Amino acid sequence: TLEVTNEKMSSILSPLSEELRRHLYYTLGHHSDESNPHYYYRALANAVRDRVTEHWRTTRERFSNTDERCVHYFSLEFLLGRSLNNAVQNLELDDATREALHQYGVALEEVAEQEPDAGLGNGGLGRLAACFLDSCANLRLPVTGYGIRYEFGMFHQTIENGRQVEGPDHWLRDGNPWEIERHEDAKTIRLYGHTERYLDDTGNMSIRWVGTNDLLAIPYDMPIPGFKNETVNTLRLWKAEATDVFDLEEFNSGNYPDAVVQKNNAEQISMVLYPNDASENGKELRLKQQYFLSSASLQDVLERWVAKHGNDFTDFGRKNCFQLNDTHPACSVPELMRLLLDVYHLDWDSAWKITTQCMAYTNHTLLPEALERWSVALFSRLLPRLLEIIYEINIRFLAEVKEKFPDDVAVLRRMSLVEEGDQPHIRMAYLSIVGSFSVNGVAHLHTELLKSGLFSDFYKLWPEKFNNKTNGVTQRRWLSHCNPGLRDLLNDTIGTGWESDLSQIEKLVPFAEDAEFRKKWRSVKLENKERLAKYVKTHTGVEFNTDAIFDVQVKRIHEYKRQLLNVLHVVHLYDRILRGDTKDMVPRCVLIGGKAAPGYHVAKLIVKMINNVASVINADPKTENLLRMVFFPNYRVSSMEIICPGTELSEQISTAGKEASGTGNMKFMMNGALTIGTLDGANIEIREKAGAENFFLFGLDENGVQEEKKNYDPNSIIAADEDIRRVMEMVEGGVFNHHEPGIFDLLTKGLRNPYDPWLTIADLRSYIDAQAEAGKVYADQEKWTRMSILNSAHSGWFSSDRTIAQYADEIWDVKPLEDA
Ligand code: DL6
Repeated sequence: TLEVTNEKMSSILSPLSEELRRHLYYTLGHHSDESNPHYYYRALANAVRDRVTEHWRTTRERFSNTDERCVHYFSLEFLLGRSLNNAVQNLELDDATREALHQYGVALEEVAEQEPDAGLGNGGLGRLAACFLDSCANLRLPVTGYGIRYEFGMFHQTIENGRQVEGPDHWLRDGNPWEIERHEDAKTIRLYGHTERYLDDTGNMSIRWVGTNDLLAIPYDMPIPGFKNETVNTLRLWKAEATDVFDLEEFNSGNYPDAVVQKNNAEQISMVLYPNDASENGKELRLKQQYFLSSASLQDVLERWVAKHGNDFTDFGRKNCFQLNDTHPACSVPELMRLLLDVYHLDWDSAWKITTQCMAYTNHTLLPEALERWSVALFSRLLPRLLEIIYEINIRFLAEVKEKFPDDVAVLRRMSLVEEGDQPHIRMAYLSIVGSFSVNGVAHLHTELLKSGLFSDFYKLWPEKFNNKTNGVTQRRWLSHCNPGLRDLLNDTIGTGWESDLSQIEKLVPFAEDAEFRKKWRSVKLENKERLAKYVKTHTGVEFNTDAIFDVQVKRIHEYKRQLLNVLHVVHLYDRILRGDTKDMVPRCVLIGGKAAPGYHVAKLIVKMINNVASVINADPKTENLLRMVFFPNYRVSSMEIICPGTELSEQISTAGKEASGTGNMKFMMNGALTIGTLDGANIEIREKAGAENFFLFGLDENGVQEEKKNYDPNSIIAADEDIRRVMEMVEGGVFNHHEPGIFDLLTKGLRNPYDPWLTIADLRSYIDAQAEAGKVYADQEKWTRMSILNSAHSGWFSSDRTIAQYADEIWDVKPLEDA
């Protein structure tokens, strides 16, 4: 038997220092003691991965032996970042690792820096999926992640002449020690072709999908280690490959390029992550990716089921749950139907009952431009059998609607899965709702807006399906790992339990009144600010003074997130400096970072404006010691690990009603930053938990936004407010684009447009005032520190462990898996 006990394991694996030496020598062929950090990283990653293997195997066995329900988390994005430090921390290998590296005179930090980020996601949605996997492993829940192994992750951003330039992110170039290829579990994926009716063996009329172009999905498994709990869950990522590498006929006739066309076409599917975070793009390749993930993952789960239960699917829906991370994997609804109908020959009613028993859908945005719709023409060419199934689902669904709302004719058109028009489209969000037993939003306000707005018809039909799961983040990466100074202070003060149960951080509350503790808190923050200042200097050349307030906005660049509002405030501060109005002004270092979707022209122009404003301000001697601003390039998970602990003021300034939740806001709060923010997304809950007095609130709320829009007149606001008028005059007068006249006209016209959906000018006055208030409080360091401690102390609710416990209880109905 392959049974390897822990005891035997420790006899197979030598101490980590020897394993490191062995991997350097045998795995990497490095025979001298003089190596570079890159090789140390690879050898160490292999050695640590070996240590994961045993618990990984036992966890897999627990999964396959259990009769309990299992969850499959389907997501087109998993923004994992780096794995080495996470594994070292969760496996308690910190001392052993440092000791092992000591023999070569290198530090763990330097070695860990060598690991490329696994940037398989755009932003919030993908990072949330990564935090969720961490929490599922921490809670020992039977949850497997399913995604795509993109060859190229999120693009690399550089700044040239203030503008964003995109470069490829070839994160797999040097191999990936954290994955194991499992060719034996490959699946066949079908595309194109047509359907035909035929008489099956039992004499029944059936449908089959024929004439398809097939390709293979090859799984690569990545371990997701739980925190000190002998659990290692799995993230299964699919790579696309051709079924036959060469077309032999073409090859033999000497036509080599054509012979490899099929291979290239197939491999394209998992080649690159689409870099749009908030808009669908209607590209055929994207739909292929979505179907590829859905089909491969569903086949995987079904085949395991059949291996254990034969063709008896009676319990399948009760024993499996598929959580769809947004509509990206929504093809899973018709694909599960197809597999059950055409491959396993269930009747429609049984197949539909199973499907709606095990699908659950999370919505992550209210932005209309992000709601996916696929043209019927494309669907019918690429996935003809799925389209037939969607039509059938729609017919049956509309019959149900008609029964419920017999007198409402318009409702049928509104709710139909097919949007009529010259070019009919499939509404993927509606398909997800109809096919799921649960529909959730990601923060209280967001869910309420889904119910009252976007999905109100569906809420009337099926109120019981709708629920809220406010997002969370893992404190193990976003506090314990990224902020070792604060981790140690917390451990010394309230014990270590908070690492696996963040509600314990509440114990910190009384220490806000302890002057000695506040001093220690400040000294940790100062160290983190020094580390951040060094990082900023290295990557931008700009000097951050650590006496200044560190004011940070890092997230995707988008109009609704209002980086422009931030810029206008900075311009206002600059104007005050130029006017000599600096009494009571606290020195401020402003950092903005984030990527703009390559095709999003306005967002890219905002990047340019941030850079131009920063250049002018930083070059003006009058700003010395008072104001600095940088655009931090190539913002990603590993940079947030340095930025977040050093931040004092967290900018969460979206137009109310637009940010579904936000998760950066939670990371900052945990690390003791104070938030300046609107009543949007999870900010509302952050403010409730932290206490209104520990939050800098400004701007219109969601109702106020709706009201303001009725008579919005930004030009009058500008004319009536001296500060704002001056700010606009500077921006429009070319102070920041002397040599490039007119380049920001699009932005300034947008600000002045009465139909500006982001209402930036409407909120500017109250933003300036709230910023002034933040500056005033910062001048009183004892007060600021108290507020900072209370923010951390009340951040327990924003652990993804809490979020996942709610998914497990209220949606999935799963419990931690006990040892076999
Ligand atoms: O739920 C995770 C994350 C939220 O925190 C953000 O507020 C939300 O914008 C983001 N949504 C997406 C999906 N598309 N869009 N837009 O990334 O999800």
